[in-house]
Amino acid sequence: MTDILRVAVIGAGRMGADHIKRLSTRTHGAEVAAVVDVDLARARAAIEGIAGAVALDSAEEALNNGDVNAVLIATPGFLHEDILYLALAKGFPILCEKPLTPDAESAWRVVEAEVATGRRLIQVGFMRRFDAEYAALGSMIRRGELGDLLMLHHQHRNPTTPPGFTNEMLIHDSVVHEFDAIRFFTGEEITSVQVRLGKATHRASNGQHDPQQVLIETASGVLADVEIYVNANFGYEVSTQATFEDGIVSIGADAGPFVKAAGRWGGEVAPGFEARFRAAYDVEVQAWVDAALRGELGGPSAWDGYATAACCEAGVEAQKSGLREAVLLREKPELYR
Ligand code: ISE
Repeated sequence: MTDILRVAVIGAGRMGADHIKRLSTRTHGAEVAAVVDVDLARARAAIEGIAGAVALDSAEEALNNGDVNAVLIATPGFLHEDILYLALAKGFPILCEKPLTPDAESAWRVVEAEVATGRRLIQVGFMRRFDAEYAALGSMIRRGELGDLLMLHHQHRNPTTPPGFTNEMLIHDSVVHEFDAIRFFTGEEITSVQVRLGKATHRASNGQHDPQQVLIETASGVLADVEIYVNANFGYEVSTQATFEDGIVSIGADAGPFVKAAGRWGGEVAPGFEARFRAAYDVEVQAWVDAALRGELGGPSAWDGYATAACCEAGVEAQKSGLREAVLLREKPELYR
């Protein structure tokens, strides 16, 4: 196709800025050609020191810039759909941050639009699949060395939430990662979601009920639970314990260095997802670039984006009803089999 990806990064906020730094300093075979943000000053600040990059406030203009041949979408989820159509029409390889879109209907429209192009152009930003421990647990499950996987216990804790982070976003911005991880681990679709709201922290804002317990079931009956706690204050933690017939596997436990000093012992807690998943993001973006340069995209697909959007919809419904809500999916198109 080409020997270098010239990427337009749409959205220069927290995740966009992180990816811009990554693409311009650590990723091989790619460079930042354009940065788009509604806040042009923020786009300009993001391209400082990046030779040849332009700052714009229109995604359409960026994608029509002859210098661009790929797009990384890092705007809030509700803005993804229109940008995805523009990029699909251009035939550009796309890395779209999660969630693909905020609801199942719009995600399905994106699936249909990609299917109409006849090839995979979208990789969805579920970076946990590229984390070394996630990948290792995934292979242990597939190899079956500890017998069948029976249950998954997930903890997802954030120190705090940005302004405007609503109660629904606990599901479609945060637990969406566990929906994808559970599908990745089990290789199965999720069939139901239930949400339990217990005692809440006084730190929650924006109408959030925090923490929440999300109970999930897969097609073969694997049960998973998620503690989502987004105002946990102490730092960032994402971990999983997997229960097998013949053993228990834990990932995401705090790693060293372990220090004893001043009468205490312990290590450090990651302050946020950029630090916790830095290596995973690096591998994710490099995998996207390498695959795009070969002309064959892989990784989490638009189907995964759609299936997780359907889980999120059931999750938001379950927040309100307290009931076990079914996840109903359309038939998986051939392109994703
Ligand atoms: C954020 O958007 C992420 O993707 C993080 O991985 C997640 O931990 C956080 O809850 C989300 O808000």
